[in-house]
Parts: sequence; structure tokens; C-alpha cells
Amino acid sequence: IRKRTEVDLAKASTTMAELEKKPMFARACLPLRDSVLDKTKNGIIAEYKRASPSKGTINDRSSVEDVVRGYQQTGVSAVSVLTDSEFFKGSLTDLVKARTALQVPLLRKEFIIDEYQILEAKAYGADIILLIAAVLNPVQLESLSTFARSIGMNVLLEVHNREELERSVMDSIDAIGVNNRNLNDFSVSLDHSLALVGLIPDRFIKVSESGISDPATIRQLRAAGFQGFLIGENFMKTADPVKAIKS
Ligand code: IGP
Repeated sequence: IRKRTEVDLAKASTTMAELEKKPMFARACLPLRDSVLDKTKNGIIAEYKRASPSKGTINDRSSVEDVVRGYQQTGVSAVSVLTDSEFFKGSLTDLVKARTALQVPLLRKEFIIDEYQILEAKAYGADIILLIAAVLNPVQLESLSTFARSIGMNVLLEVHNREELERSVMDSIDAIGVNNRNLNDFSVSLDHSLALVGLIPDRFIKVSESGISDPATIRQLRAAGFQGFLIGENFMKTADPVKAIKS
């Protein structure tokens, strides 16, 4: 992975020092763990996802505020907002809009490779960052997760197979998500979650990610040991994502 160079940073319109001065940067982040384990909430991390590389446009009619507010009313434990513009048609503006509408923890869903993006996440209202084992080696993971923790953020580590899990387990993360979707060919199988859950140490919050489309699957994953469920497309692909999450 290419590290952000001095030249990139000089070109960035907002400097790291300026990010740290943004009003939202001073917020205390909401803990993901408490919200996922809260018995009055449903463990779902509901995602606002306009488009994806595999599906193209999923939903560009429903506003961020309406959708995330609706998600929250149904008792979700957290909300995820894609900020990648190239593949997912998201933005930092979406993140801020979601923060303003929400009281639950908010995840910045992005391919994070440097500290600048972590400062950005906090400055634009996120409580949680995602770090993907498939694109970060253990040294990078350790350094980015420790940095995120040092500014009070929560870290969700994403893995897809046993090798990624075993090399990436470290104390500077809070939660481990098993992505059921293969990021290379986009195939989805719940078997990834079911095969790995027993290998995740209990001190981490366990999240199953992607391709979850019905309550029976959530029950099955819960019985297997998962506490969190990251769901996007199933809600977003309907004309009314909020109605979809209620049903
Ligand atoms: C949601 P789905 O199948 O419910 O829309 O999946 C979420 O897991 C998925 O968007 C995701 C993702 C990612 C997107 C998981 N890991 C990494 C971008 C980058």
C-alpha cells in the first residue's frame, strides 16, 4: 500500500492540524462494545450504502438523514456510512449528516491506510474505524489501531480467512468482523463466519459482515457466537430502507 507522502499531505486541502481543530474532533467517541452488548438494542450495525462495485447503484433516492434516523428508531447498535466515493458513491459529507442525525456509535466505512484518514474520521463525526487485514500487514495494523485508540476511537478489524485472523489478532483492536464477501470475486458465503467464530478470542466483540438478508440468519449467527451483524444492501436495495429493517 502506498503511504500518503509529504507531497500528498501538502496538497490536501485540510491539514492534520486543522482536522484536530474541527469542532467534532473534541467529541468523546461512543463505545461500540457497550452498544452491541446493550440488551435493549438488536446488535445490528446498519449501513448506508448508495452503490457497490458488485451491484452498481443500490439506492440513490433515500437521504442519509432519513435512513439513519429510521435505522436508529428500530434499535440498531450502530450505523455504518461508506465514505469512499469511487466505488461506493459515499462522502465525508454523508458521515457528518449521519452524525448530526444519530445518538448511536458511527462507523466510517473506508479503505483506511494512514493516520490522516483516522483523524478525518474523528473530525467528521465517526466513533469507529474499519481496518482491513487483507490490505494491511500486522505492523501497519498495530500502528494504525494504536493511533486510533490514542485519540479515543474504536477499531473494528475485518478478516476473511483464518490466516488473516491469526496474524492480525492484537490488543489494540476492539472488535473483529468476519467479512462473508470475498473482496476479490465478490462471492458471499456465511460459511466464512461460521468457520472463524470459534477462533476469535472472547475479549473481542464478534461481528458477521455482508450478505445477511433475513432474521433466521441473524439467529443462526447469534447461536454460533456472533454479537454484531453488519447489514447494508438488504435494507438499501428496497424503495424504503427503514421499512425493510422493521420487517
Ligand atoms: C455490508 P451487505 O452485503 O449487507 O451490503 O454488506 C458490509 O458488510 C459491506 O458493505 C462491507 C464493505 C467492507 C464495504 C464489508 N466490508 C469493506 C467496503 C469495504
